[in-house]
Amino acid sequence: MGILNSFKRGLQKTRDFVTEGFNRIAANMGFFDEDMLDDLEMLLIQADVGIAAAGSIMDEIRDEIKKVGDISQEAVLQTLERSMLAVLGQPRHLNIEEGTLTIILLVGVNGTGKTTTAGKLCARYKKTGYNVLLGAADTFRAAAIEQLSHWGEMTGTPVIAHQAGSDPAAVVFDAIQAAKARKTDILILDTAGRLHNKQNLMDELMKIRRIIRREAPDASCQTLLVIDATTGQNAVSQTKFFREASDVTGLVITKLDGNAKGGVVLAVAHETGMPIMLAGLGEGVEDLVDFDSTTFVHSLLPDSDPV
Ligand SMILES: Nc1nc2c(ncn2[C@@H]2O[C@H](COP(=O)(O)OP(=O)(O)OP(=O)(O)O)[C@@H](O)[C@H]2O)c(=O)[nH]1
Ligand SMILES: [Mg+2]
Repeated sequence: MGILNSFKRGLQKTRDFVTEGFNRIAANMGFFDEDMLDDLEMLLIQADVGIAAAGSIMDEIRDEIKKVGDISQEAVLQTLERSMLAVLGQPRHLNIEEGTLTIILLVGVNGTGKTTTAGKLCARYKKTGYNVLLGAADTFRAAAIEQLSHWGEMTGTPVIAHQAGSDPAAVVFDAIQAAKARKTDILILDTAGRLHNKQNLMDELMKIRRIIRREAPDASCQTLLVIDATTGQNAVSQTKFFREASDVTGLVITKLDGNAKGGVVLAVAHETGMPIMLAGLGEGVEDLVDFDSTTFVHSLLPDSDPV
C-alpha cells in the first residue's frame, strides 16, 4: 500500500471529521465570511490542533484573504494546507548510518506504544537486511520483558534481558557489549514509561544516557519520544518533561488511528518544534510509517482541485 493510502486509512477518523466539517462550513455559499472562518478555527481546535497552532493557521488564512481578496473555498483550503505544512516544519526521517552502530532508545510515558514501536522498527530493519538486537531496559514489570521477547521471537531477533526489578542501565550495558561483539547494525532499547515517581524515571533515563555515552561513544544514537495521539494536549507537556530527562532527537506519534484527534500532531509540532519522525497508524507490524508532512496534510483535508 502506498504511503498516502496508509495515512488516509490510518487517519480515517480525523480525516472524516475534518473533511466533513470543512465541507459543511463551506457548503452553503462556496466562499468564506468571517463567521465561517471562526467555525473553521473551532473545527481545528476540536480536531486537537491546539489553540495556539489553530490561531497561527487562521492568522495566515486571514492575512492571505486581506492580501489577495480571494475568499473562495478553494483558496481557503490551499492556504490552510500551506499553513499546516509550515507548522509541521521540515520533515526529518530516522536514518541509519552505515558502518557504525545505531542505537534507538525509545522513551515515553506508560502505554504510549514504546514496546510496540520497538517491535515494529525491529521488523522493518530486519526486513531490509540489517543485523538487529533488542534490549529490554524496561525492567519495571515482568510483562514488559515478555512483551519485548515476544516481538523478538516474531521477528527472529535476539533480546538482551535481565530479570524484572533489575537495573535497566545494566541491561543497556550488556546490550551494548553484545551489540559490539555481534557486529550489530541497530540496537533498539525499550524503556519503562512509569516508575514510582517522576524523579525516579528521570534519574533512570539519565543513567541510561550516561551508559550509552560511555560505552558506545561512536554510536549514532537516536532517542525517540513516543507520544500517544489520543492523549490530546497532554502530549505537549510530556514532550517538555522528556526533553529534560533525555536528549530527545525526534518524536513518534502513535495511535493516530485511534480517534478523530489526529490534529494533535500539529499542536505538538507547533509547541515543541521537535521533528516528528514516525507515525503509528495501527497495532499491526506494518502500521508504522515515516512521518511525511505533505502526505499527512493531504490525508487530513478534502482533496483540492489541482491548480
Ligand atoms: N491503535 C493503535 N494502537 C497502538 C499503536 N501503537 C501501540 N498501540 C497499542 O497500545 C497499547 C500499548 O502499547 P505498548 O507498546 O505496550 O506501550 P508502552 O509504551 O510500551 O507501554 P508501557 O510498557 O506500559 O510503558 C498496546 O495495546 C498496543 O497494541 C498504534 O499506532 N495504533
Ligand atoms: Mg512497554
